[in-house]
Amino acid sequence: NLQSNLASFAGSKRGNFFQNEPKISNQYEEDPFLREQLEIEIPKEYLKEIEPDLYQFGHQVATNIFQLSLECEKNVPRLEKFDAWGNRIDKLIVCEAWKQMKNISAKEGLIAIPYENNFSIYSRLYQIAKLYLFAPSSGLYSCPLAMTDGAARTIQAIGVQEFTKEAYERLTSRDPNKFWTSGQWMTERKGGSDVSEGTETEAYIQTGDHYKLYGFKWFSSATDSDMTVTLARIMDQNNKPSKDLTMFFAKIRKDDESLNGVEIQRLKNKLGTRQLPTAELLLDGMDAYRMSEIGKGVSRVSSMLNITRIHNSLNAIAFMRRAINFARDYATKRKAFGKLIIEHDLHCHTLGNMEVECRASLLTLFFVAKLLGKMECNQASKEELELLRFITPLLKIYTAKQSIAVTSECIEAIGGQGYIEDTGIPNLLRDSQVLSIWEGTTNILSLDALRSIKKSNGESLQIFFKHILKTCEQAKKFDRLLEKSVILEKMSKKVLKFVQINNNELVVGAREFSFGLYRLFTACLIMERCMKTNLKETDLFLLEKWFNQDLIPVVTNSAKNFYTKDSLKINKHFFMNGH
Ligand code: UCC
Ligand code: FAD
Repeated sequence: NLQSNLASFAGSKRGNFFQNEPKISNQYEEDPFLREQLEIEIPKEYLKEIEPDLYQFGHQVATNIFQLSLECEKNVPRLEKFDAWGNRIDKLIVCEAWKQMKNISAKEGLIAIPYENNFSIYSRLYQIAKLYLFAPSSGLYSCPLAMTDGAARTIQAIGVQEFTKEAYERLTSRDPNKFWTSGQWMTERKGGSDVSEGTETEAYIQTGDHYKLYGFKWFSSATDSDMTVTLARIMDQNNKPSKDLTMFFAKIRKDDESLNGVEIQRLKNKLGTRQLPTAELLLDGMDAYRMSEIGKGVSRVSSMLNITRIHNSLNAIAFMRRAINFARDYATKRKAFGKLIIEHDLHCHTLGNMEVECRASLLTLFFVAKLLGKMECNQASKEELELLRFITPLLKIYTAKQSIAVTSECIEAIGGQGYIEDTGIPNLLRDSQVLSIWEGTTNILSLDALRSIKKSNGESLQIFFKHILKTCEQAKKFDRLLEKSVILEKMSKKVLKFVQINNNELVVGAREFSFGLYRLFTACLIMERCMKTNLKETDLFLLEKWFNQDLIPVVTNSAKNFYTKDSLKINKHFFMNGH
């Protein structure tokens, strides 16, 4: 009838307004800040070769690879434990898109690049920039890649052994038919932070470096990997476990494709990282080979974790980048109160604050990537090695936390739609949440930073501030950087004094202290960028925004009053509340 023809809502008509969705385009082209920073960091002759690859990949991660990542999120891994006849089969089923991610990773050289070393010390930076484009479109394939890189680097650092030769070649291969990924199995039921205490896995010697492992690994992220690096206690002749841990290499499957003495107990039901086949594993006579010196497992694993922690950080910053890109595009499409939401100053201000976090941390990531590249080419000075060791945990803890905050804020910036699963946006928040837990929690890595100061007799902190103070000295020559460099210089001196006086209380303040150190160092790197871009307005604005926060409150305000013995006693009483 006439009325239903005229009405906007009737039968198959659903109204006339449909919101244009936020879209992403070439992720390299869309990111001038990234491109400019690479121009600053990488010599022209190298960048000329690297850039076309980043352009083509930037396009892929916004198109075909992005679509694959959505498939990975939808088609989560499954475990079939038994066949129809009751035989234990532990068949892990992952989707086609996940398998394609493996092929893409090989072809694109996502692990191979730094090992091919075609661009000298810049090979690492190139790889990290490429992984940065890939991470939020990877369906979290970036996780097995991180561990693969960690394993390859560890094999290389220890020296390729007879039993790791094939693994090294495969982990670093560009050939999808050859390429292997690796897991890392450290965490057991008793504890993941205190690995030394928590590891119960036993290693029984067979012959030479060949052992059989018996134990239970509580978390294994990428159970479809080809090999793993793990820890165990070597049993002596009286069947007593060793005090210290040793690192082992093992293939996950035997030549006939059956599992190598491993039972997949179950897959974990997780808040996020649903694309990953995270499992609990019973090791029941797994054939393994001793990789590290006897009893040196924790130390060797820690060097490996320093690589995966850098990957953690690049994922964190890349998740922020992607979420902001969605929020930015949406702001130019969505209207409220008669205008586009980008025209609402408050909304724009909110987006700007997130952009600050992402840009600033990219500078610190690249700084670390450069040091890593130097180290791997044996071109890093002793001071640079110390700096790399010290800044890595700071970078990891800060970026992980910011990733959670920023992706959460971006979801809100997209309104109710940001919360809707099939937009492909909520998983950025869910997946960010794990970044502060695995690879060492915030507390553990804050303590790790302190330990590295102690182990170096304070030298790492001296080197850290030497770098900052040197930059301040250079920056003072620029009128528009003078004020900030004086502030930073003063703060640095105050921190050094604070550490001498408050040595004992630092453990409680470790978190705030580590975040503070990160902010100071990043402030220095923003200043360096300003100088390199001839004081570009947007970089000066970034600097202004970065300084518009209490950089290191643990030193500059009264927070330290809460670290005294009396205060801690009250805090426990306050928190436990009679429980
Ligand atoms: O979570 C995991 C995988 C997740 C998936 C991967 C994703 C990658 C990113 C992808 C993003 C999408 S694997 C599990 C991760 N687990 C942890 O991170 C463990 C956290 N706990 C720690 O880091 C602790 O600080 C421990 C276990 C290292 C502390 O143990 P101890 O027993 O107290 O160890 P010590 O005594 O402090 O250190 C033992 C040795 C020393 O060397 P030596 O023996 O030569 O004196 C230390 O100097 O280890 C050395 N060491 C280090 N070396 C300790 N920490 C470090 C370090 N950070 N760098 C270099
Ligand atoms: P705990 O060690 O029990 O810590 C609990 C809390 O106590 C934390 O907040 C911690 O910060 C705090 N705490 C502990 N000690 C101290 C201290 N001295 N001072 C102050 N605070 C302290 N592990 C692997 O080995 N391989 C994997 O592939 C892997 N994949 C994972 C995948 C997912 C999705 C998740 C969630 C975890 C994975 N893990 C993996 C495990 C992860 O590394 C551990 O969960 C993590 O290291 C923390 O260990 P835990 O869970 O035993 O916590």
